[in-house]
Amino acid sequence: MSDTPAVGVLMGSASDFPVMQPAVEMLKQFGVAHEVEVVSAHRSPEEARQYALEAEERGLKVLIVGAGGAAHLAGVVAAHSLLPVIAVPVNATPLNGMDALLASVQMPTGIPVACVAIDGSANAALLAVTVLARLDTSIREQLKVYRGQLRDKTRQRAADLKRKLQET
Ligand code: RP5
Repeated sequence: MSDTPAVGVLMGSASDFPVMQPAVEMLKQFGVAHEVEVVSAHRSPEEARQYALEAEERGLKVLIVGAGGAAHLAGVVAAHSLLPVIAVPVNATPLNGMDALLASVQMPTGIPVACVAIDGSANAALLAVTVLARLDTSIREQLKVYRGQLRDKTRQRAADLKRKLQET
């Protein structure tokens, strides 16, 4: 694993970390160098802007951005960077993440962010890994192995279920 972070995992508050942790774990599983930062579109807007402006120059390739409520962080970061941005809407309010989901997906034409499911940070990491697989054949191979494991597990579970049904 190169020391230069390839993926930035951002979140609007330290309170988002439990939701973003699966992304961090997935990146570790793939041996992808990454960094974790907390910056807020609303509470620390200068830091958010600065992070986005410098991210590409620092060698980052993809940004994963989690935020809850009026989740503007992914959009703000996308507005200040040419890197692909993957939003993770965080379930952080009585609206159960629907607020963050809509804020994340309803970007104006011209400044897109990709968006995974509410609290779906593991998939955000996998999407980031998929982007990196275009640039790195060893990551591509790992992704193939990962998909193969998913397939095998699914087949195994199907076989287990059929066996169980035959027994009853
Ligand atoms: C959002 O507000 C953050 O991303 C977080 O999901 C939510 C609540 O933040 P805290 O009040 O817990 O810091 O900006």
